[in-house]
Amino acid sequence: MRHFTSVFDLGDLHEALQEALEIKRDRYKYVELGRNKTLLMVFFNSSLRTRLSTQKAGLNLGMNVIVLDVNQGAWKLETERGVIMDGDKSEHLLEAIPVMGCYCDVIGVRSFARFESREDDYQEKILNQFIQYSGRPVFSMEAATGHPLQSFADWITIEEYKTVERPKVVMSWAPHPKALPQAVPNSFAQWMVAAGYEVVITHPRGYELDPRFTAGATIEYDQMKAFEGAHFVYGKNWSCASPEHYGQVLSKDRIWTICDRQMAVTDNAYFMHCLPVRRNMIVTDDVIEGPRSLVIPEAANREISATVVLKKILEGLK
Ligand code: AN0
Ligand code: CP
Repeated sequence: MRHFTSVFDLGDLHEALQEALEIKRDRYKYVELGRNKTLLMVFFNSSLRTRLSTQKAGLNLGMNVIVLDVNQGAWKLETERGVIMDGDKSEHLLEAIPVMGCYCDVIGVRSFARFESREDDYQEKILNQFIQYSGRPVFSMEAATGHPLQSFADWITIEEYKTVERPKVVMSWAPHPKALPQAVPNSFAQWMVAAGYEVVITHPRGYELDPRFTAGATIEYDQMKAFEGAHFVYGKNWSCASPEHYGQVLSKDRIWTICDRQMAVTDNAYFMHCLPVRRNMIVTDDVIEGPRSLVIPEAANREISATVVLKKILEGLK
């Protein structure tokens, strides 16, 4: 594997799952693979899980790891070509990227949707510039439209906890005070369909995701109906994805907050969320603290998904 930006880069999913389970049994099994190889993790946005789990994954594989927080200590970066740089930005991304590539063998990038231009976000302008100009394999640590390391971890978690071959997986929109990207729900929908599950997405009208990511899933606007018989419930907020209202918050209606009322009509479903989560906006204390909450096992599996992805990239370097 050269770059990792979506489920389609991983190759055979069944094999990837077996690799994940193998690494989970012995996470240092491939500790020789990354010897004298350097991982650079570049963050344009905040992170707790991705930062720690991906760094740990690099260490599992024997890599050296460098972390760059672009907004803390680096020069302020211009990202647009053609701009007369007489403002507060001292360096252009088009020099910074190849320079970063000089010091490492693999680059992970976190660069959220900026909501300035739907086109730029959905073309993954920043991530693709890293792919084009760094000279290195690049993997997404959540880019503008996808968070595949998260969805891979979510999928491993569902495979570990499912009790039926083809579970019903319901992704539910839930309210949040600020505009959040569509990256997590896009990737989750795409990955769950690729995994072959029954996938239902529920959200208020106006929150439709881009059909390129949701193809194969059923959209159900009635949240209670969507939850009926669910085996897994995945809570997430996202802002409006449509060109007319791109990045806007159209609703903060807490009727959508996931609580015992909706969970009661499921088939004793597990609750999932990528974290960070705002309690009593997205999900009640009782549900997230309850015995069916998988939020911590999901986070733990981020180390596993990142180790598999880095292993595949390192194998591709040889
Ligand atoms: C981010 C998001 O919703 O994309 C990161 C989630 C992993 N969440 C926030 O910014 C709160
Ligand atoms: N789930 C996730 O990616 O969390 P962070 O934003 O803390 O990395």
